[in-house]
Amino acid sequence: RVLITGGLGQLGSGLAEILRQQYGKENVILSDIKKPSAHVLSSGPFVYADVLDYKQLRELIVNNGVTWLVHYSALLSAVGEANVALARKINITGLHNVLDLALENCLRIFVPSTIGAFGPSSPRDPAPDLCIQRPQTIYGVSKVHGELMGEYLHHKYGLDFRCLRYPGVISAHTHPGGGTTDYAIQIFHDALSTGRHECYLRPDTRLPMMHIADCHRATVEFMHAPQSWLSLRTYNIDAMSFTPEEVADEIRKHVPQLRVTYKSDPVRQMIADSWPVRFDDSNARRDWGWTPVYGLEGLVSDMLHSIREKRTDEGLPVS
Ligand code: VAH
Repeated sequence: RVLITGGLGQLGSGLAEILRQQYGKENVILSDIKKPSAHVLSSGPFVYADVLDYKQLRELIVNNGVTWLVHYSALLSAVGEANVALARKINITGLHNVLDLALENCLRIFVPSTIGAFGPSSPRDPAPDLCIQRPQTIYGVSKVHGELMGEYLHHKYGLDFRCLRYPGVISAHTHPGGGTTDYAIQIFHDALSTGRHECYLRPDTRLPMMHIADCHRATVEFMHAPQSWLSLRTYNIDAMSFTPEEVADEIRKHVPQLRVTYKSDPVRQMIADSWPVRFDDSNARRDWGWTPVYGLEGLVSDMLHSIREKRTDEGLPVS
């Protein structure tokens, strides 16, 4: 049985849907500290779970016979910089709670890391799996800590800890939560509503990005990989890298009227400029067969199609 923490964020519901197809609806429990939508509630088991409440989480894991834990609870990049104390609590104390419970109950645990786990002194183009990591956000610092703690518990106690460093994840039906790569989602909604997008990054800011379907598939394939295949416990996964200018040009092939203005936000520009430009994911491709499906063209046409469909269903005009 799988428990997903932070399940109402950008990734939880989509991953739950895939795992429920494989393991049955009742065997994948989505959890968070907020009230779910009627759609989420009707899709399968949802429970309240606060990763800061060790005892409640332990009761949940024991009473439900949980065997896998997917830990999506975290404050992401720009949001974390605006609330460092809470980010440290959720991203570090919350992480320790789930790692301890995974150890105590012999769970397989997946904890995502991120392009944000690297900093300006890391090799940036590309960033390999193993290199200097001095991130300059509490989000990045907490994710490097997560990688190190998980790998330590694996080596010392045999914890089946697994970690993928995600690029910026692009999704049509769920909202992003971090703030730095989120322009690359908002630009699609703006293109199909007002035709105008104001971008908070410079037009030439290149960042690694990935379609949410590739992100979910990578996570599921990685969770299924036999441990004997894994030469590492933390892997980069890469799909594409683009700049605001490039994604705007690709969207204009479908929505010619899109106009983009640039008003750089110093905080998010500084964060983006400290992150890798591209990932070297050759270890993931070699060890467990990782390969992306979506590139920039496929991402843009799929996102526009999905958002057009969503707006039509909601009775909203589509430009
Ligand atoms: C953010 N979308 O912008 C998230 C993600 C790698 C980026 O963590 O913080």
